[in-house]
Amino acid sequence: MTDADYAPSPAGWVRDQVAEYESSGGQRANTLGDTGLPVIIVTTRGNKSGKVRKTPLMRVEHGGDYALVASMGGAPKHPVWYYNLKANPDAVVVQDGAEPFAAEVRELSGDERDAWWERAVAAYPPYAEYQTRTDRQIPVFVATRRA
Ligand code: F42
Repeated sequence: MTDADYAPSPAGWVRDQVAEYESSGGQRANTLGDTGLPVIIVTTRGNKSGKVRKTPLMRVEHGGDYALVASMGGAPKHPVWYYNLKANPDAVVVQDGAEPFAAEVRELSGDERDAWWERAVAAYPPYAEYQTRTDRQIPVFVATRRA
């Protein structure tokens, strides 16, 4: 994916976090606000526009894989990036620190989702409260490094 197609988020704080994280190689803007909890930057391909989209998400890592939790603060609808990942699961880049890497994702269900959900709540406890705010089951993807 080339950055020529990059369309920054319309949300100022999200746009700024991505810009500062990338320009510092993950040294700055690497937590959610003042929580001190780490974030990663996930690049997706727009399912309608085809444009490159960058989204900060909480860092939920296990054995070199990452959970991507489509919580959006417990809002009633999935975030748009959920649909980008469903449409283009191979066109994903994850940045956790200095080096971005190409990844592929799949949405989890059943026991596998349960195990990653537990890890997600351990990494970022508010996810549990977000789930109580919405009737939708919060989707969880796992992102795996591509060979
Ligand atoms: N959100 C989460 O869901 N989970 C997290 O763990 C999380 C952590 C987090 C940490 C730091 C931080 O700064 C933000 C964090 N967020 C987290 C918020 C997250 O970064 C997103 O802002 C949020 O999930 C909303 O995602 P969204 O994809 O719905 O973003 C909207 C605001 C957006 O960017 N919309 C674009 C726009 O121009 O309106 C469209 C983006 C897009 O992909 N468009 C598609 C396309 O084809 O280009 C299709 C558009 C369509 O109509 O379908």
